[in-house]
Amino acid sequence: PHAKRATSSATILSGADVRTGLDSAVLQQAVLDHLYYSLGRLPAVATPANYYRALALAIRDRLQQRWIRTSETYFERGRKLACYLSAEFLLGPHLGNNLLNLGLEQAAREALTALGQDLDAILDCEPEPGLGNGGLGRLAACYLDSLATLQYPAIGYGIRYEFGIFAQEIRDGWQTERTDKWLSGGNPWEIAKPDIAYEVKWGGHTERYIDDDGAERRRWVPYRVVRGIAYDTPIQGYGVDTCNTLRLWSAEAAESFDFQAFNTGDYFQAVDAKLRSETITKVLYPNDEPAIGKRLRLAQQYFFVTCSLQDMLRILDLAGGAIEQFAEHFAVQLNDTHPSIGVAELMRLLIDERGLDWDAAWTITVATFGYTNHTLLPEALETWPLPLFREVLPRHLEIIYEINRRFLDEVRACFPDDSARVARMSLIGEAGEKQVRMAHLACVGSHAINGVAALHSELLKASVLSDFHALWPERFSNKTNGVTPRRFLALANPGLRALLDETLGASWPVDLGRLRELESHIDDPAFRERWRAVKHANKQRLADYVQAHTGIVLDPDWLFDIQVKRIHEYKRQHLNLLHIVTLYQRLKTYPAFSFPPRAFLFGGKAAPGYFTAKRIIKLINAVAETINADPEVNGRLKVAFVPNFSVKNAQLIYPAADLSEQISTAGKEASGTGNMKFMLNGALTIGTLDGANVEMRDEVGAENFFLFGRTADEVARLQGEGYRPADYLAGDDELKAVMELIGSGHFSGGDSEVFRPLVENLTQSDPFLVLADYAAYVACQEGVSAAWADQEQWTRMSIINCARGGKFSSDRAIAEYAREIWGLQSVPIQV
Ligand code: GL2
Repeated sequence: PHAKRATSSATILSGADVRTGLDSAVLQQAVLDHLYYSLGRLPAVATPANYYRALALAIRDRLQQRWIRTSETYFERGRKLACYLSAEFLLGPHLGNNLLNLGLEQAAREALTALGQDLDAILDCEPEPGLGNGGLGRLAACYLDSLATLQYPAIGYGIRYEFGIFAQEIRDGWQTERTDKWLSGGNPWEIAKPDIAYEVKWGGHTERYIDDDGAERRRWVPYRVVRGIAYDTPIQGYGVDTCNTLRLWSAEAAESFDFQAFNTGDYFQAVDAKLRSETITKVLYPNDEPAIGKRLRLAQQYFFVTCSLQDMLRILDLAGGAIEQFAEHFAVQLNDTHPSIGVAELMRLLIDERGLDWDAAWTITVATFGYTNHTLLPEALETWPLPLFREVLPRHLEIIYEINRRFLDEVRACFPDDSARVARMSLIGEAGEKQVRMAHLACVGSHAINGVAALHSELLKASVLSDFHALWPERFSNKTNGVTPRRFLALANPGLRALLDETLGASWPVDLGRLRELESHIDDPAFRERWRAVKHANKQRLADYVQAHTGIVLDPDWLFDIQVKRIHEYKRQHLNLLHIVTLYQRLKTYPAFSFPPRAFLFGGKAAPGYFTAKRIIKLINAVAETINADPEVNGRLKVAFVPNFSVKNAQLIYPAADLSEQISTAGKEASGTGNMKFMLNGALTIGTLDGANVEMRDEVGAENFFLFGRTADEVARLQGEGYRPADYLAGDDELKAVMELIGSGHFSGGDSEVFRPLVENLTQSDPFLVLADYAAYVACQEGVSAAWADQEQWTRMSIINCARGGKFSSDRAIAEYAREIWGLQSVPIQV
């Protein structure tokens, strides 16, 4: 490398330039230095993965000054810090995003080209940190991006899972899961801070004691203690010097050996205790919505929450702040109920460890926390069996009982003689086995409670949290979700980005309302032509990817109709399938039946234990195989399942869509965020009045949105009356034939067993009203085909969808949280 340096640049680099310089010659040298010093490789033997790591390290060096300056400034200024507590952060690859946010893409490309490497191939080497399941985890990542970009003092706290969301492979049409060893090649972005570590207690019992002042107190005598170690990842804002921190906790044994066991000669048991401690942060639970009451999951939640709260106390102490001022220093947001044990834990820390009295501690706790609810599905509301909870967190159970005692007194005072209400609202559920209700704990312990889309927030107030709304209406608000336009527009769609830069100037990524100005160009045929060319190139890019990963060949001239998201009955991928089989059947029956050719793409993971979701994947692949192989239909219909949907391939998928499928049963999808990513990339939506679809349609206008299906009210009414799917089957011959075809084994090589459970589910119970919405959906899809036939008009609608998507920037959402919940001020950073 040193010989190269002499020949590569006439510039003599100072020591500082090597680590901070931003031009391509300096970057090139920095990559060579890291290859040599950090990886021990010469360019002649370096693989693309080696180059990835060297470039990542060079870029992290360039973040370092901003990162340290940011922490230092927050510390000096002593302003309020937003702490986003989330069990999931679905980050996606860092390198491309950091290059974008630092404005270094061009320089990096040139540096690598000079080294004989291709930046895109290098970017592709990054394994993605899949530390989340889906929308909830990705939302947390988008919010970190916006917090940094808007220069808000903020920190994300979560769990450093050794294995993230499993990698999905499709074998014989079935999903199989492979562990995600994202750390196996090392993680160049994180910095371990072993000196930032906290004790996490576990199990045991509590006891009464008399403190030095003669007061009676309680303390926790744990059975076990583990340690949580901080791993920090930089979160660089776009176009600013702010570089915030994501702090993820990793579990370690408190002592590397159980010395007693060791001394008695039981070496195995001694090491085993260490292994057991470390399992806490081994793996992400791969369940999206339904909560699963597993001990290890409670362990994970408590583990990261106590480390985070102890970290805040340490920061407060370092800054010399008074404990009474805790809530002025920290606004803590609970991303769903997963971190809601924090309410009891902060009480414990304040009372047991800092000596505050109950009332002072409670005032601080409620002023500190805000709670975001992300789902209405009853099975997803977390509860813990009381015996399990007591065994793991005995002191917290005592605290929760006391919170509950005082809380229920307040309920009785407001609603005298209403014991049913008291039972409904209690933190302890008494039906069947006793349960600790985490959503109730979150509501009682937070000054602000919000849903994630207007409809969802209203339904929360009317249904699952109606009693809390009756008691504390002032605590409730809506914060409609948003997505970062940096990753999901600028980075994912370079073609559109170039067109937007040229048309609007460069500020749109931080001022997304400016997309509106696109509307003044919709009547310009040349502009529309360029718009279509961008979409076409994106479709070709996706077609190449699909072919490489599935062998299926797609034509970018066809309509790309895409549904990517977790596989779940309420999201109704099977409704989409029924439409596809309907088209197939029409083509087979009437060969002259004509419609514009369509490629249907699906992607998404099913929870490994979710029987019906896994069978839906199998059915998608079975239908795809039959259709794609049949020359009578495959000139107008193709179906592909893109394996292993992830942030990485999502960035190829959203920009290539013509039509976005957002077809959940109304009232079930809290918000959705994929819907927004498609919209910003110029896809039209076919959707129900669910989640944020409602607000998207308000923005684009009814004429630019394909609406179908029952409303949330109608769904509730139909289910209340006793919904009978058989009625819909009996009244619709085409639907009946479709169901029979699937049940007959036509798509499964004559095997009439494999899809029987799906067919029976739909025809006998149909919990998500697939059959009830089928006819409206098929009719609406006919409207889509008709609209597609007029390409000029379609392009206008596509432009309008992008132009009116500005509301769905996560910058707007974060500004609302900062102002209305956190009381947060931005702090500009100067390096
Ligand atoms: C979810 C909701 O299902 C989804 O509609 C919402 O957009 C996201 C983010 O608010 O949260 N809730 C949930 O538990 N998961 C989600 O994706 N997993």
